Amino acid sequence: MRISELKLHSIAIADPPLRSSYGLHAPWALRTIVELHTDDGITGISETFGGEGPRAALEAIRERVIGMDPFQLAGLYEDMSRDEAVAAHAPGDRSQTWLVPGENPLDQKNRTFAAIEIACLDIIGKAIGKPVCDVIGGRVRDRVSFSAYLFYKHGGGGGDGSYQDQYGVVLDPAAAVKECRQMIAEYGFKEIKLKGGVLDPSLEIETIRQLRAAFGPRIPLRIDPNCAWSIGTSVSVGEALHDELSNGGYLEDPCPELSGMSGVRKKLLEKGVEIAIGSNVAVTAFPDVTRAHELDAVQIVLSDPHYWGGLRQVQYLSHLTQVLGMGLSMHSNSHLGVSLMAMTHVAAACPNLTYACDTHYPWQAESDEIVAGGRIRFENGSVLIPDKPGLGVELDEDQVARGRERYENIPYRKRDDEAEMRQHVDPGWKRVLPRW
Ligand code: GKR
Ligand code: MG
Repeated sequence: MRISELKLHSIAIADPPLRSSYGLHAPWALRTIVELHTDDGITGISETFGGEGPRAALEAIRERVIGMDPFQLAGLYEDMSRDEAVAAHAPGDRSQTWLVPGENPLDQKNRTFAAIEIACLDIIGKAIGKPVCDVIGGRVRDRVSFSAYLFYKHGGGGGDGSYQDQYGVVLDPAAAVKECRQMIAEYGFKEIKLKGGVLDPSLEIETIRQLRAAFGPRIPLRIDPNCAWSIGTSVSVGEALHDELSNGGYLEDPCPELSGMSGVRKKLLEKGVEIAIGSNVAVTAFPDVTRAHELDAVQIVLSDPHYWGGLRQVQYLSHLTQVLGMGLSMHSNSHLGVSLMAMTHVAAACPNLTYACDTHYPWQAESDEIVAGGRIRFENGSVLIPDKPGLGVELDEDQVARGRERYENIPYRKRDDEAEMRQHVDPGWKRVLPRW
């Protein structure tokens, strides 16, 4: 079996005005849908970061991919690793902290490989009649739980304005609790993540306290300000939220750099505050994991098949974190159902992945879904491994064509939350770290 065709679809999907320390989400999120066809008539699919950069990187390996045997993934990874254009990954590189995920050049090889790997695993699953999680070694769970992912946000819809999410303006603690109630009522999530780094830390502390009061101690809570706080502020927030962030919760990327988080951990322990610190900003590749462990800067690593190099690399990460006694969770960015299924399959096959995975899925419009049959269903906050070969989903070609048309008609070619923030909220806004 050989790959005979590589098709790339650049699409745009409506995205609400979500806030984070990066700035503001644009009305459109960009994704790339990958289709690989084989000479014996099988099609494998994947979904990855959108816009010009990720697409160009995929185009650059087109010739290497066409004609390849989809089982021979290690050779592809090896060839891509030799590519001079892929810079050596320096642990704690500053660009990790500053660039929005998906735009980090340090992740390019892994990001590009992952998009091909996932589509190849879909092909292999279809060829042998097995779900992807079983192709990669077998599942340790049949259903994967996801977390409610709360954002402070502005009102108004994403896209051309016709998409209005049901959450409205969320810029204070009470509105965040309401958002959470709505999301949990619809999806049944059993863990909660709050994207912080937006309001004054005292209001974000209050939000977490109100969430605890509303949902009780059985629902683990995590807060992620994407490095917006100084070491001192991170320590104060950790102290203030000691109870709320214990019991299966964590403090995620409170401040910039591994050295900063190591300082936070040390100071919190000195004060008798034992809460885990998670990261998807300072830890994005294997060299970061060992460094983070040595410094005791991070106790929970957020994986993500899209930039860690695909499903198998996330399994290696599961093993490494388990050996080091670290926890494993999963990061997300705006995405549709193909990504959700790739995340679900790999999470099912990672023994150490015991935290509910992040997902932006509730923020995307039903009308933009490109998976045949519509949105993926959640049951009690979980996605079930479908009893179908491969990823278990197919593309709705008309929906992909609509997504392509939207992409062609908009000026966006790259995510830039800072520019959006300046255009729509505050003309003088800059990403300042730490802000508080
Ligand atoms: O969508 O604004 C966002 C998030 O901030 C996302 O880009 C982050 O990558 O969710 C992410 C995180 O956990 O850092
Ligand atoms: Mg994060």
